[in-house]
Amino acid sequence: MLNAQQRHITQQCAPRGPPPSTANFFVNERFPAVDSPAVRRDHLLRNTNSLRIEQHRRHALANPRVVVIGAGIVGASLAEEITARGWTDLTVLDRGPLFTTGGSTSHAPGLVFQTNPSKTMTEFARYTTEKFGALEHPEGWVFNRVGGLEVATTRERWRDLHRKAGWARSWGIEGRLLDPAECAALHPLLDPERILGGFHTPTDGLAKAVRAAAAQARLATARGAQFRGHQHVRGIVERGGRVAGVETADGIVPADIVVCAAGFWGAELAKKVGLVLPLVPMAHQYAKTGPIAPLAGRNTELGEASLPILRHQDRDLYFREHVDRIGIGYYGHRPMPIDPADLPEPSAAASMPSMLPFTEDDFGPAWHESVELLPALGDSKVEEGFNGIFSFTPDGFSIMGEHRELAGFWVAEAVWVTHSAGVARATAEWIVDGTPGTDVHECDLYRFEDVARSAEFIRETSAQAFVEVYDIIHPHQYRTALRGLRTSPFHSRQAELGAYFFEGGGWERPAWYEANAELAQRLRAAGVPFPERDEWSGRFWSPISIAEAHWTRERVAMYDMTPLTRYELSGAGALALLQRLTTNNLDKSVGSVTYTLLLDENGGIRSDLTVARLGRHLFQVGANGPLDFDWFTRHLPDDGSVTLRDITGGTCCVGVWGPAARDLVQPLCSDDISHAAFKYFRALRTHLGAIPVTMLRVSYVGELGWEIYTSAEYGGALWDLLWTAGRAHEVIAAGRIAFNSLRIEKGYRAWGTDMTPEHSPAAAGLDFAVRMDKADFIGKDALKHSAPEKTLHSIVFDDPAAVVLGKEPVYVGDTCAGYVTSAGYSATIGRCIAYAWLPAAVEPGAVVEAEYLGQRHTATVHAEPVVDPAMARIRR
Ligand code: FAD
Ligand code: THG
Repeated sequence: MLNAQQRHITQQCAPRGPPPSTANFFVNERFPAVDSPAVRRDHLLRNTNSLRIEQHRRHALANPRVVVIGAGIVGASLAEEITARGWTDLTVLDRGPLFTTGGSTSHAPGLVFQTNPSKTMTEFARYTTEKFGALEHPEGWVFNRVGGLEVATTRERWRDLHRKAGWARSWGIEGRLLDPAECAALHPLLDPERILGGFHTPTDGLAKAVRAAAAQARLATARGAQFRGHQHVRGIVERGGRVAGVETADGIVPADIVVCAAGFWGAELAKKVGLVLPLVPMAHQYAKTGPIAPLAGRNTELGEASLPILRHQDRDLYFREHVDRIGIGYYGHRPMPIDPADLPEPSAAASMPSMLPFTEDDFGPAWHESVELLPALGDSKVEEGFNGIFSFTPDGFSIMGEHRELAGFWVAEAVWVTHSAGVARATAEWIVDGTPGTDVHECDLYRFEDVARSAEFIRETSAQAFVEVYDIIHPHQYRTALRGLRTSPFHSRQAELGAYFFEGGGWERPAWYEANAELAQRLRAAGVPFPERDEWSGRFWSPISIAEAHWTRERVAMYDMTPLTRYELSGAGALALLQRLTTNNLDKSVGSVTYTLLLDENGGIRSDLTVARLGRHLFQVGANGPLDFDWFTRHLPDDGSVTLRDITGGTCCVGVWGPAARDLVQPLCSDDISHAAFKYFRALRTHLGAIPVTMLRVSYVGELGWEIYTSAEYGGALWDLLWTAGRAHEVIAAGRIAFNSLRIEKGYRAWGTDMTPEHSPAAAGLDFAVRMDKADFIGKDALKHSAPEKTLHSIVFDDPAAVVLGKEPVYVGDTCAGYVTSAGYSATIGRCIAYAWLPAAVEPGAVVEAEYLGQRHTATVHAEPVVDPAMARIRR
């Protein structure tokens, strides 16, 4: 029974007569259809009935009550997207007045640069431009497609703009590199003498963020949604592990679904329900000049701007017009983290809670540099400015997803205006349909390792993200702060061998070992080629890695596999769970190892795993990271019949691989490990010397050998045992770069890079791991519909010196037909090999071109795998 207070609120929020008719100033219900894979997937999804049924089972509700916290650009977009999918009982609450609420959206200058190293973020941005472009508002434009221009004043930036032009090509954003004169023709305030060139993207532009929020709110309201200002949500109401509503000063607003879109205040709200949102509110300076003479009469008050939005990233600056003035944004100042608790309530704030007074001293260099680039500013000065607050995250990505321990509590946080519509669409799909139609793994709430959810880590890395926001970031660049947090038991041995350590998932990982420099010299003298690299591709790289890869194929090497995420699944229900979650058949004998996939409900690849059956009810799963743990946890049966444990940290693993691997290991083991006795893709629990180990005959590098696991306390002894025994076989320790190049030669995909939830098994060439004759597994139904247009191919470069690093566009003839995912120099064939998504019809033998920093390199599509298709190296 509801109490009086609740009844009152329920009535307030209850469906409220016929929805108001659509006012005529906003456009048709849905803006023009977009022909993107995500949209097609969406269409597919809607036709898949079983998914709907699953969804309804999830919520046991047809039209649940949704409360969105926050009426900024994200909350308003969410309301539009969710109501468009038929969930119309939706209330948006904001603590401030509508729609200039006092949040970040209220004063965002609204520059939308779409091109991003992330394909997903680029797609989010593209959708925002398309959606906003079709919105209307009585006061004027919502999106002004003035185009975007980024200029280079250093050689390094000019090279980087070539790389950026590559991403734009790869992700389908129109763009062109221009010489200084062309830049100045587009943006006459620019001093062409100051720049080396620019990158122009005509579909970028300015978003009027508050109007965009209001226009989307009106669309949502027309379908039945309610927007209520001056409603400060102070608590989240839970009942039986589900969200039940939110609490405001007026009482409780009941809800089945609550979406936290509270901008930089979101972390505080999430904390109330035990959720860490790794975001830090930071101040960022924005200023406006007085009138600029050359702009006089150029723009109408209504139009505001006609020059492209401009970025000068070498000096952490961006610019836009405000009629006859210039707005300047600056990221060059010290990081200024803010504690939201120190900010006033909207009603008490003189201006807005997310606007702090301008700190002029911090802006000093910005003004000087702005005048250098745009000399016409010199006759004017900064007339107003503020320090505006918005969210930064450790990796620069947004945070999306549902609370694992509180069903129905969702977040859509740390979102720029630029990505807002895309994030809102994916979140709405996720909430209503059960699965987002875009690959959101980079933004997933559960992508963070435990260590990355500490306050210290969040603070340090988010500050770093602020400092680096306009920096040129090398794809292999690694974090320098907070190092040494996770080390394998082999770490001191590796350091002695001169390991050059990268960081990944908090782990210290050897990239190569200086101890192998001598081997490299020896091989070079013997005629093994070591092609030179250009400065860019030579960073975070060493020719020693070529020697390490070569030696793995020639002799034997030890690889530290400790950071490979692994779980133990045990209990009477473990097999059934694995059968339900993965594509391959796992009901095999004890001692079997199986390569298998996790799919989402759309049939997209969520992960690829190896599953070793170590007992009737005991499985060891080799996985890809925290998202797998999240997926397993969400699907654990309620009856306690399955126990899931992350055993990564308590165990360690050495991969011993190469033709001499058996000669090295057999003498240490009293069990027979011959090919006949210990077959490929089998597991054995035994001892090496006195050390208890689990050996899996699996090799991601495609060689004879084993992954050898033991618990952490034996790690040092295991390494020493293998190392000492290996002397006679000239064993080396080898690093991640060699490892990566070998797995690419062998045709093995890396999840998250080569394939993501965007891709079906057939598209990724992994149909062999899918058993359609098996009983139901998640994603199976969707596979029946899939006929991929693009498939993953191996391409081999013709020039031995040609390299790519990832994300470069690939051309078939003059048409950009796809893009590179990952690449490595193959010591075995003496060429760089890359994976690329290309039209399915492209056949082995076809010649393509990949564009690296503006230069095209020819490559030939190769049958897979490039090295050892007959498996002769492994099965012996
Ligand atoms: P907000 O707009 O902050 O909305 C969150 C809402 O939640 C607020 O209205 C708040 O009142 C409400 N709220 C919070 N807590 C509660 C509660 N407990 N109860 C009820 N309501 C609550 N992005 C770009 O893409 N391009 C740019 O050029 C750009 N420039 C920027 C310049 C500056 C100076 C700043 C500060 C930001 C800029 N951004 C830009 C970033 C962008 O403004 C934000 O990322 C974006 O507006 C965030 O939108 P949001 O809806 O998540 O947050
Ligand atoms: N080792 C273990 N688990 C893992 C990985 C690993 N899990 C995550 C990731 N790496 C999974 N990726 C692969 C990719 C390919 C193979 C193993 C793990 C592999 N494939 C054989 C092939 O395609 O020839 C499979 C053959 C078969 O199915 O019989 O070996 O590195 N433990």
